[in-house]
Amino acid sequence: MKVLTFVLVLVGLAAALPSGPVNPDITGAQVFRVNPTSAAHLHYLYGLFMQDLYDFWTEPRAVGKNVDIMAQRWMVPVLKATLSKVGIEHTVIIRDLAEMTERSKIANDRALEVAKRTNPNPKHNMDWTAYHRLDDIYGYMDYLATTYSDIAQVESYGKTFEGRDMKMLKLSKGGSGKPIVFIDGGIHAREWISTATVSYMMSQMVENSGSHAFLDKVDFYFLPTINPDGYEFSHTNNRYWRKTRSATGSPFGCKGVDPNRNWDFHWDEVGTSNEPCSDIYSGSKAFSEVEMRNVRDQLNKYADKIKVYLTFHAFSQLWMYPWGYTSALPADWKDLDNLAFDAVEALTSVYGTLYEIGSSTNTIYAAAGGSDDWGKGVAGIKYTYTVELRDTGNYGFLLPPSQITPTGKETLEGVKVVGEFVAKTYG
Ligand code: 0X9
Ligand code: ZN
Repeated sequence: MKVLTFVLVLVGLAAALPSGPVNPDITGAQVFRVNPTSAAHLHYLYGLFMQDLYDFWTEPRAVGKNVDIMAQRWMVPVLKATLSKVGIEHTVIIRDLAEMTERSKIANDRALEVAKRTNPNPKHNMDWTAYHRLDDIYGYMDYLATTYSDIAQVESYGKTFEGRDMKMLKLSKGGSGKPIVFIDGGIHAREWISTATVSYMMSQMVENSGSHAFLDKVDFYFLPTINPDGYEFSHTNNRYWRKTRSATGSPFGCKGVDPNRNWDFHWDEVGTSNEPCSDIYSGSKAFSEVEMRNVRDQLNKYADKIKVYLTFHAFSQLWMYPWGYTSALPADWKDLDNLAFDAVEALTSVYGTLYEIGSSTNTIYAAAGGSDDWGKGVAGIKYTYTVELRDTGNYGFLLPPSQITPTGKETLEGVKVVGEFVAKTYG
């Protein structure tokens, strides 16, 4: 059986090579929802998670919390047999992932087309009724910098592995030098709502800067996608791509590193893999990824001014703070918890969307090498948060474009509380 599994995995890996047609590796793939009803189940699922045979869309977190597992075609019967053997009940929530992905692509392409046709501003292509490609996002950032040149500035802070620009917008009213809220998105390529939400908040703050009083005392830096190669690849080749696109030297041709396992703070200690084909591959060394080095350099450059660092992910609706490498809490965790609570309260008040708050190890699982831990542990930024946006697994990564604006609106309310807090405390 072990040999058979090994052969199946090899066949799977070969078929998953990223050079084929769009979404080459999801034909016949299914997504299973399982519910661990005992500590033994949870333990078993965690073991399965660490084996890297499946793509866990949500990880084993606690007894009674659903776990969604994507199995590629050749692994579907293996997963079914495995779960049955240990008596873990499952339901298939996506019977044909390829078809579902195609449908969601058609819906987004249609939304993009409508957006283009009805665009009220010929100077850019951006809106929040569809998930846009990198060019539209960068075009919009440039437009903001030109149109609002007194308060907004765009900088290219480096190049990606594949040679794309990495762009950041600095919003600063009445001169720079104020305390900073540093916001990034898209570290994980497939988490499109993260990139869309960061660009939504950037848009609202720049274009309506007059209605945000805290901007007199606080600067905001926006980096809507810090993994541009991965983001583009998730649009063109594989909707479920998570990592960067760097060469790894893998004999199977597997590319990319999990950028949120690549930061040099307790690097590779827990919740990571040394297998380049894994979605949680930590890299050959800390900061092996040029994109993460570029972001690190920006965080370092402004470290004494950055009061809050927010990094947006999806999905699960969680507002988390360090640590991710240990279940121990930072000494000042209460301060981080209080601010998270206030932000989430404002977020929830918009549409009733519920979020959980806590340290990332205690809320989801231990995973070292994250940007949030590095921000606090090395750059010395007191308030660092990882926010997992909508939803809780209904649509997962395929969150419909119609939810971009509502997600943006509610998240903005949370971030406004953060801005007000920084203005009051450090302004
Ligand atoms: O595992 C991650 O990198 C994040 N979850 S996701 O499903 N978006 O991949 C959570 C990161 C939490 N922070 C740390 N572990 N440091
Ligand atoms: Zn993520």
